[in-house]
Amino acid sequence: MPEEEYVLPISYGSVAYWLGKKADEYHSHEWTVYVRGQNNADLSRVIESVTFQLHPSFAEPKRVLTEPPYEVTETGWGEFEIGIEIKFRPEVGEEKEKLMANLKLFPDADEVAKSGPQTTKKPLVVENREELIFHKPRKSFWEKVVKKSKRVLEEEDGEKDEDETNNNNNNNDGKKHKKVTFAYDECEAKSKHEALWKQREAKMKDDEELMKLWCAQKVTEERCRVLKAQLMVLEGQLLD
Ligand code: SLL
Repeated sequence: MPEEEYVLPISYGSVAYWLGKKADEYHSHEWTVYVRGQNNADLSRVIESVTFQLHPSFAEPKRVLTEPPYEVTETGWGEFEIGIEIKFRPEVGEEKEKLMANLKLFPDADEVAKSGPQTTKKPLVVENREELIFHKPRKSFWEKVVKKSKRVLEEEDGEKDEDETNNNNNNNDGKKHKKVTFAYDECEAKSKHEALWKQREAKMKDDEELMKLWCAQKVTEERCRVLKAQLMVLEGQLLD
């Protein structure tokens, strides 16, 4: 009987916007740090709380979230590392996971060279992906969480080549390991900043469309000008 591992794919990171005209010396950017399930999967059956440890210059820097969306939105002026501690529900069989998110507010020179300077509409995103693997979930966890999720991927590690097998699951018991990934229900609590982001993205798309139309118009005008000039030359030749 293979032992099963439970795999939970998550994303975490930060999204920052420059505040433009609304910026002041200590509040140049608005940012959000977040932990969420990939494809917006609901993590609340697995996670008890997420603690974000902000820089001590923020009021009450330890922020504890016990329900989704697991995120903190703030305004500030500087970049720093945000400690993230994910505490799991007791039935998960693992206590916690510690992560670190790099809050980035200012684009690097090469990013500016590639996509232009920072604007109030372009978010600066740093996203990390991680697979949380639970080796020994309790029976109640399988009842409460696993049975209610859809299986999407199963890998029989025991059937891989020797090297990989050794790297992945050599825990000396000679047992085959089954890695199981699940599809979760969508999280109902949508990220607050995401709604804002979508609006901004839609606005950017509109701007892009306008820009394309404007360029197409310019190209047509230019072609008209060339054709007119050619016509004048031809007319001149006819008169000669
Ligand atoms: C730096 N090591 O010097 C970093 C520290 C701290 C940022 C950045 C506070 C905002 C507020 C804030 O943005 N702190 O006071 O509300 O760049």
